[in-house]
Amino acid sequence: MHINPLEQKWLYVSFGMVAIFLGSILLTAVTKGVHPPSHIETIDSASLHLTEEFAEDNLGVHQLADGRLQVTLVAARYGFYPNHIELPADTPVTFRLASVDVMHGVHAPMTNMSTMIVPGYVSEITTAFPKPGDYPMLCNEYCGMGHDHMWSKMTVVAKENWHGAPQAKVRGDRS
Ligand SMILES: [Cu+2]
Repeated sequence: MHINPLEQKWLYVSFGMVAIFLGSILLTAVTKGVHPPSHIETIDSASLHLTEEFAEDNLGVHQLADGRLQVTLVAARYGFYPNHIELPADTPVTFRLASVDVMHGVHAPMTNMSTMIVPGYVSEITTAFPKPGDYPMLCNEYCGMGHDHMWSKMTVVAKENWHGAPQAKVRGDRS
């Protein structure tokens, strides 16, 4: 079979690219712990308000016994509850989110805080915000007519101005 030399060159290039992509996935998976989300924790969306963790009076920012911060948020058409949270800069924060209705997403621009919120599952992200300021938390999965207005505010304050958070009554399941 004859292959045009130019075509052959590009075949090598494309196979080379595939090898580089697969290699980098493998390399980062082994050396940097980059894995697809695997935190599978289910929850009944219809009775979120009856769970201890996602009950209305337990939402928001809490401090766990070991000092870490946990934010419990509920996504519902069309907002995140509570709709304003305050966090200290440069501090690891674990977000735990659940949807009461349809699929939502949450994304804070200019940060790496972004995840889908699939009904029936708890989404969990741990991150830290180096820069103080106001950040919107936007829904980035189309969820209906009011999707454009679905956002809430996150204020990141300098560590020394942080007023603290109440102790968590419920510690999220961290398997
Ligand atoms: Cu939405």
